[in-house]
Amino acid sequence: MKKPIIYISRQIPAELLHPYKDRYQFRMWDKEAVPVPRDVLLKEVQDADGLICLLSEKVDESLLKVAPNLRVIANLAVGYDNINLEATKKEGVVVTNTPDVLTETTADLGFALLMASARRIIEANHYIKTNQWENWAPFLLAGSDIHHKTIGIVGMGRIGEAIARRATGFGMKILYHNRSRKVNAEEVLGAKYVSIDELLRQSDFVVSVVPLNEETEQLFNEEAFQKMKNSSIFINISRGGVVDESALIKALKANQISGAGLDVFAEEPIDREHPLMKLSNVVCLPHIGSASMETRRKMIELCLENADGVLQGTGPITPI
Ligand code: 8YV
Repeated sequence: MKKPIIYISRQIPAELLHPYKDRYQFRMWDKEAVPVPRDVLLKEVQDADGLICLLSEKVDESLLKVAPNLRVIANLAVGYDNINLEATKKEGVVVTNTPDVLTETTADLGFALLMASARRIIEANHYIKTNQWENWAPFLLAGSDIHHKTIGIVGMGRIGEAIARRATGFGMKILYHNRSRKVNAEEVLGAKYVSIDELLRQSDFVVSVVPLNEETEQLFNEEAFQKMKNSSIFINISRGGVVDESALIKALKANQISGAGLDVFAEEPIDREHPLMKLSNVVCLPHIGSASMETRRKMIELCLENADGVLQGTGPITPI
């Protein structure tokens, strides 16, 4: 009998495929750092039963139309704003994501970004390595404190809660805004539920962990940045689409806010000439929230288990 075909839109370690190799025919895009071109993807899915893909692969009606055998799409991410869920539902294609396995790693990165931004770690590293360290001055590369400050978490999901847990270790006051109240965050972590306006006004660090959808698109706009303290730092580890980047640049240039730490951008990869790249009070990372060796392996394993569950009829582990 012909083995079902699973197309993987990036190169992944062969040993992770090993347990499944007798059951499936795997085909893979063979370049690690270059996304699969759309025309290649559309050709590859034509006879595929399963697809393992990334955020850069748009799954829409045009893809589903050319892939009549497709039964499962395993997204290598917890977010799934690259997938048209109405269309997949209509076609009866199961979609899965990778929650939980990346929660702690992404929260680590969020906190690292917050600390790097507040304590000017990237600037300081550049300063010393470019031989500028000739003296000591009281306010040389002085940043702002983190401990006992107020953190405002927008989006108190799993990752939001993991960030709040880290914040308790720093003695921070924790505010949050979310679609629904989170009992655990309030009772165990001492987080206080506030309106988005109050969060923006009171927080020293505003951390975006919201998924991108119609409600959150450009949530952080000119008005939002105007409400924030001049000393505040904006951290985004969710999606670039939740920010009006022109408004952010304007706010940073006008000292409306004091800095930003960004792991995500409206367009990825961001252009090197983008104005955000030129601002010394902005720390930019290439969307590495979940990028630890351990977690990325777990994410790939979960994608494979999900695809296998659907194709074997035992059911997916983490369907959307
Ligand atoms: C992804 C992410 O790993 O999980 C998400 O939603 O943004 C990252 O963890 C990365 O974007 C690759 O798809």
